[in-house]
Amino acid sequence: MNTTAHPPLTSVWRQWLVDNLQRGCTQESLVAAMLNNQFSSATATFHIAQVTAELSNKAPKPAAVENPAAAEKYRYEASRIASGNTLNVTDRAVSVSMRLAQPDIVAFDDFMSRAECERLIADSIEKVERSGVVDPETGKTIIIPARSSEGCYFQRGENAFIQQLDARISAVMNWPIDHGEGIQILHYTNGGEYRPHFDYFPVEQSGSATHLAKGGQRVATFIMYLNDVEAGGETVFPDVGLNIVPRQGSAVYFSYVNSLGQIDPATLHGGAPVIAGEKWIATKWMRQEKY
Ligand code: PD2
Ligand code: ZN
Repeated sequence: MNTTAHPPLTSVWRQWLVDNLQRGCTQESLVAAMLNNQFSSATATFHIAQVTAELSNKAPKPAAVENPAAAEKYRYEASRIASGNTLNVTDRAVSVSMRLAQPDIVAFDDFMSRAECERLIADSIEKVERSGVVDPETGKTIIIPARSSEGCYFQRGENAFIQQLDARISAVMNWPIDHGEGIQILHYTNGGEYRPHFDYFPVEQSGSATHLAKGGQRVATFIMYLNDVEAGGETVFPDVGLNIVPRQGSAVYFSYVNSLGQIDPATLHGGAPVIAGEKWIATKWMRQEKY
């Protein structure tokens, strides 16, 4: 392909492509959004192919940077999740439905009530319409009038409802509330998927530095399922052959950084394609330090 035939991509659009490809958006949806923003079909397809190739060459692998233990095999420690089949946390009794030791994965039932799930979806529908992307040059959030954005964030403690959820999540994860990022909402429609990835920031990638500077590395993820999915949409852990089926109110936890600062590459995970229906999830990522 002749690269000179296409106008170069601005850094904002490049970052937008990186974010959306990593979220598993389809090529068709990205082209459609770019067509709405004065790209020609050929130019959009060209840039999507370029960025896709770049991303596949950068398979994230944990690296030893200023930490000799990082180069060693990951040492599993006791899960941060309390023992017991029912965890009485803040305002709710949460049931444990599955525990895996290596990698550290714990699944829960009844983490949220039906009403709470519905409220979070209802509150998100409005925000999703207003969601934007971070301008990598200015760091500001900018709105791109494309329909491809399917996610939004709730700032920590944004309102009393979010504050209550943040507190419950922090209690179950056994990690301080002020180490948590704001809850992220993702909405998948039919065919939507989130290709396998790691949630930690690959230390060898230059783009991770900005993320690591505030709060340090991510240490654990908590995914809450806000609706039942008719078919597909499981959270998959391909290296251990584990699939978590989304059920309204249930949740899954997994951790990938231990007290030595090592990172567990066995936590590769993804969102399988939604085959029928739609899928709404809320995700909380915890950091090593205050965030
Ligand atoms: O939607 C999911 O199941 C999923 C899969 C992988 C969510 C995330 N990662 C995430 O929010 O990090
Ligand atoms: Zn993830």
